[in-house]
Amino acid sequence: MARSKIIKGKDIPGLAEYISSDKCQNIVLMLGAGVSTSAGIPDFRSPETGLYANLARLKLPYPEAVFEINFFRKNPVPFYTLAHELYPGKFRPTITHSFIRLLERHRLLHTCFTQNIDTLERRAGVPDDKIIEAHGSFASQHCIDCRASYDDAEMERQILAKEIPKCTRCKGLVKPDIVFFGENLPDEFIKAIPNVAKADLLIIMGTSLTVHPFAGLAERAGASCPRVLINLDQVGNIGKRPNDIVLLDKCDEVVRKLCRELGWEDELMALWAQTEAKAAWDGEEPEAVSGATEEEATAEDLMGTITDAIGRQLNLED
Ligand code: CNA
Repeated sequence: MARSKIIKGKDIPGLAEYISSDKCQNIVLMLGAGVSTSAGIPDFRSPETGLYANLARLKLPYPEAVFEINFFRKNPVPFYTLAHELYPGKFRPTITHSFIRLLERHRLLHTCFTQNIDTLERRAGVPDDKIIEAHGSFASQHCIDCRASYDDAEMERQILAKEIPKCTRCKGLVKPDIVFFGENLPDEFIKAIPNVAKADLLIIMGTSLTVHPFAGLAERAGASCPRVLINLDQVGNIGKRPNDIVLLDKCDEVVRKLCRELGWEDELMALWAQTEAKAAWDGEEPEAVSGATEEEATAEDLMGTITDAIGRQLNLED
């Protein structure tokens, strides 16, 4: 079946023209860890800076074990060590998170599907009802045995104090409601899957598109719906359809150029300025977010802290 090309140029100006047109009313986003790396949060799979590459040097059975429910039952310490370092509040949203807020202000955002658990979309001011946290978040927590919920403030206090929270009812382990390997995805995600078919534009950013069923959302876009991949590397099968656009660069760079084309750059930067991190973290200043070198250094420092801390806790390093 022949499909019309509704995007004129497969580049940023072509995309800006389409976004400005009447044809584009509903934008659906699919986000991954790459939208938060410039905030200083490591992704999973980047070869040197990613969490897995760094956890590989610890003698965990395999790096993913940190996020596996059966391993967590036996040993919750590696996960809680990581949670202490990555706990929301320390990091400032990125320019890309502010771009999502901007789409919402222009009444273009239909649904923001995210795999991230860092809650930076919310902190950038994107309304809760537009966000689907497909892999859950640190916003709530339950006992893994009796499923009783656990107090938010107490959870935060214990994670920051490097304690392991235990259920007040049955003494079982408490875990934030982030989806581990071996667990079901939240009902909200399942219910929102049909939203992808309503998109006039699907933008996929900062994800390796390797985690299913999330990655499969990209195939649910209508046949003529333009799909845009903004990522450091080519992933999935984006680029195979006539209206696909692939923009291989850092998300923050691409969205800034796109906003310049749209005449939105000042608005974008004003929104981002509002995200200046307020929360203190153990009395430390929030992470710096300017300049690429500084960002990379921050992510590397954090990786060192995480792997050293988990190594010490496990007492397994050489
Ligand atoms: P991933 O598999 O680590 O892939 C990240 C992708 O982003 C890679 O293709 C990178 O090339 C790309 N990337 C990295 N930095 C940038 C950048 N600045 N601009 C553009 N692209 C970039 O991560 P996925 O999200 O695909 O994997 C899904 C996992 C990761 C989910 O279960 C998440 O919960 C989990 N995760 C979340 C966070 C977070 O909440 N910030 C951090 C680390 C992992």
